[in-house]
Amino acid sequence: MTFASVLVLNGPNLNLLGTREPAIYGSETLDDVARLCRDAGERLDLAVDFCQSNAEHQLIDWLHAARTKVDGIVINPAAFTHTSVAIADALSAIQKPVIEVHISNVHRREAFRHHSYVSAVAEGIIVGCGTQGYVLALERMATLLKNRAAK
Ligand code: CA2
Repeated sequence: MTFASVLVLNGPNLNLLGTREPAIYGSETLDDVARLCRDAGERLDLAVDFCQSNAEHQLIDWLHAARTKVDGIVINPAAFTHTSVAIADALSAIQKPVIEVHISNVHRREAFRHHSYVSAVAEGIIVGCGTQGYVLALERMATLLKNRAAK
């Protein structure tokens, strides 16, 4: 029995996870990450919908649809983190808790990765914990949603 549903959204090029740059992103594929999230969802009684797109408009359309369908959003916006006011606006408009995830420690990398448009609309941010960051984000989301339900 699930008590809430969470959309796990992934931005551009994350479909290539596990195919190169293992020193930065590890060797797991996006399918492996989807499996980790579904397993975490079962353990936490969360229904998990896991999606990836390379297109900004697709990510925004999914966020708009999520408004009436999900209770929270875990998002790795990938490079759109550093460029997209549109994704930040969509996240803000849907008024659901957001946890931002980055596999790598963006603060140890190039300066252009240090700023995130999404962080200002996120309840929490998990950075540099590898793919485990997605599981940590779902754990945090379960806590937030349980606390909200209890109020
Ligand atoms: O660390 C993260 O999770 C990032 O969101 C990943 C993005 C990057 O632009 C952000 O600054 C930080 C890049 C996603 C592309 O991932 C690939 C992984 C392996 C091979 C090719 C791309």
